[in-house]
Amino acid sequence: MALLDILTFPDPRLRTKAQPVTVVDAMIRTLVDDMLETMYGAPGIGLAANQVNAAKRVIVIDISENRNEPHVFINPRLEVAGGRVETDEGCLSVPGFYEPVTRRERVHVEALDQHGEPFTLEAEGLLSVCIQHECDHLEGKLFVDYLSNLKRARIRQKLSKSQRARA
Ligand code: QAP
Ligand code: CO
Repeated sequence: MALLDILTFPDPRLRTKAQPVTVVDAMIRTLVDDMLETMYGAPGIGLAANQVNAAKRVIVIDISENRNEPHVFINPRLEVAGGRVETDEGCLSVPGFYEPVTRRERVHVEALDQHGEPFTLEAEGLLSVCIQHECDHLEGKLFVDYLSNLKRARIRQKLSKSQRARA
């Protein structure tokens, strides 16, 4: 297992659309293991492969208190339903910023697990919001895209500055 580097907004690689996984092989399982380790180590509740510079349609999520209920989604297909809910969202690629985002209440997901087995999941609450957030990453979309241009520009400026300071 390995800890992967997480790309930070406004890195243009976060805008890359992720490609479908054709075969769930040992390389994909290693990516999943490394993404889980990276998410737990961060610590975070969700991570998409784009964020670790792997443009594959792979997501890991764990919203459990004890950090022992990993969800793995490969090639997820998302259907949203229900009303709207507002949640303060953050992102490992936008460190230090949390802002309210409005999404749909419920999702129905079809995906493959780390063994290549298809499964479906119905979710609501934080898990539903997190699945929608991570599926956005696969399209190159970030939660800051839902904020005002002014808020997004301020976040971009602050994170660019701190990246230059670290470089
Ligand atoms: C997506 O985000 C999410 O700013 C997952 O300094 C978050 O795991 C969906 C994190 C909230 C719905 C609600 C963020 C860690 C982790 C930070 C994360 C930070 C350290 C974010
Ligand atoms: Co994110």
